[in-house]
Amino acid sequence: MSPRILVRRPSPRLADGELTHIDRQPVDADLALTQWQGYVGAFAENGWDVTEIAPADDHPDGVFVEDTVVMFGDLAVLTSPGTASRRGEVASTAATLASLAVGLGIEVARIAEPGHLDGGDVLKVGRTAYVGLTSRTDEAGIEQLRALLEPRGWKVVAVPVSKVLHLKSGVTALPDGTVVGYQPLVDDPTVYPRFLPVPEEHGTAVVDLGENTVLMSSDAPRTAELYAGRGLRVVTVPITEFEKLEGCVTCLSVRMRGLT
Ligand code: CIR
Repeated sequence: MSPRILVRRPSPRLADGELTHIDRQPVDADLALTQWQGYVGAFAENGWDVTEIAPADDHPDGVFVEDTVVMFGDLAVLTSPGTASRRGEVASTAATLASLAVGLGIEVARIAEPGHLDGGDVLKVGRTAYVGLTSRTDEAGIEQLRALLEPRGWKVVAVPVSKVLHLKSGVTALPDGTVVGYQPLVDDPTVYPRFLPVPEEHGTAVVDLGENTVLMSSDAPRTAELYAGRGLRVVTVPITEFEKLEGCVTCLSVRMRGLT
């Protein structure tokens, strides 16, 4: 079966999204929609099926759907977002998952209040889940995730993060499991068995598209060269309007792979 992404089209109110570590800049909602279409198209061109979650126009950050659910193989864990403005996004993600669950053999669990966890704080490398301890994800949320994952053979490693919004704003992983990050924004690179520093902030976020291919922002050309030099095929997309909201290529989708 083809891999699948879940996505949600951007709200016309995208410009009102939350900001924590960067200053607000003007956002062009029309350009954001065009960029989002290009992002989704990159997956479709690389063999991915696309499922759209219902629009949530009252939620400026709703397009960052990765924060509302995390897939661990056939287990979907709905999150408990750490900022109040985003808590209403989870219900529509849950409804989409419910409609897919039986056909795709997905089990659905959830993180519950008072625990908080944003999907952008979960970096999976093999059967290890590194989970950022951030302004959005707390100890209680991580403990709930640990209780779900450890019986299923996962290791959960909490990682304090202070310099960026989410763990995955600072680090992601290449298909071979090498963790990549822009070192000035990584609290402690020694957490990861293999760490590769990259030269540009917007080069840290990669999505494994399969077939030795990674998707990344077009705003990091030197990092793209670095990845190509490691034998990867690199697909780039402009996502400037989402980067202005502390978003990146990972946050804009939930990837479902290996389902039967
Ligand atoms: C927020 O602050 O929640 C949004 N403006 C950005 C969310 C980005 N999501 C992610 O890194 N996973």
